Amino acid sequence: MNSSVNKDLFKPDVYMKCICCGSSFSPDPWRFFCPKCGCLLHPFLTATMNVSWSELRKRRLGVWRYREFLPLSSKLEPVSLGEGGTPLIRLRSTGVGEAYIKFEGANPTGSFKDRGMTIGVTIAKHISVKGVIVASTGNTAASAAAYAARAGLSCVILLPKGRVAIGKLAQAILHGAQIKEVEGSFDNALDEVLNEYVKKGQKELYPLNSYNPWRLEGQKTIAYEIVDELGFVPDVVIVPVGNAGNISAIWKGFYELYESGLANKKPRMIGVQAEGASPLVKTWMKKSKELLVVDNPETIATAIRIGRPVNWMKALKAVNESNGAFISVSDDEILEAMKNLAMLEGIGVEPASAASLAGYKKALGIGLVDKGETVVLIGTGHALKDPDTILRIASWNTK
Ligand code: AN7
Repeated sequence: MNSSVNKDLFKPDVYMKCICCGSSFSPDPWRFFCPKCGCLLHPFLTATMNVSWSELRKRRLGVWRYREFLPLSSKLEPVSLGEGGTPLIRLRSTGVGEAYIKFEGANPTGSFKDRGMTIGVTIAKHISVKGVIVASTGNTAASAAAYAARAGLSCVILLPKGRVAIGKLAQAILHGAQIKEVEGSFDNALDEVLNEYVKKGQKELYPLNSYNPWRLEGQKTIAYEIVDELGFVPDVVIVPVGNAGNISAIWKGFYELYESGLANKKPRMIGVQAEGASPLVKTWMKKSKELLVVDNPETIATAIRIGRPVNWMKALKAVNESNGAFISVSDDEILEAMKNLAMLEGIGVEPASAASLAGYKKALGIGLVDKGETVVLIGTGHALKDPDTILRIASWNTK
């Protein structure tokens, strides 16, 4: 990559830092792993943020309100669909304490992935690629397909065969993505993207899975919006975890607010996985230095049916540094939470998202969270993503 292109793409003071060995590098859209030790990287800005909440609040709520915190040059025109600015809804009936849900289903394609894609696809548009490529359990695919269409780029998607919720598949088709089905789980699809495209050094399709740290920079705005809207930092944030990019990004957001003086504390981060796909829960409980992988992940929450989360190290850091936890919930608990949110609160989320409420209930039960604490649950995706599961709950109601 030509360094003058990178100069136009990123702010002058952006650098990338390895999460393991701490080595620093100049920003490069194609650098995903540390050239010294192979770990993942975080982008950082050296400048101290000189912006106040009142200044920020003059702008439209959404990802680009926080432009000072984003690594892209302020001269770049973003590829945007108005992502972010999602409702923060106070729970009335299902929240045992003071709980809110950040309803990410209200994003343009119905999930939080849009916050990252606006950054990732903006980069792709400015580096002369033909298109973008992702492996996906469904939402990343739907989002990448829409943003690629918006940018006039092609989109190649690798999906676990037969295991993607129909709404997400339909979106990918609608936006004209080229779809390839892979045997096995998401992990096999991601291996194929890494081995057949990324590691071969091809530069035609820009990869936008969450080892791409630029994409995660968009997702960190979930943290900014929560503090922006509440006016304070919640005690606990509960996030459904699959490939573990989102919990890492949200933690980075809170960390940056604290460092810049825009927040006076940081929340505890609780990651929730489905019992049949809980590699991070196992790894964290055993304090293992290696990821304890799950070979055949299984759960009704297909969005988080992932056995080898690529961001596992970043997510462990988020949970450990924040004094948080990883917990698992059963498929029945997930469905119960989904039904409760829908029927008692009027909030329709997909199963993976309901894992956050199921996890909150469990956390209260085991004393991990106190009733008096303010909690924000991340409602990652819209109920319409997975109509088959809705119909299953409907038949359950009539029993
Ligand atoms: C609704 O779309 O991995 O822990 O390929 O769709 O950042 O992976 C989706 C993940 C939670 C987990 N909730 O986020 C994909 C994909 C919903 C999701 C997650 C996903 P990460």
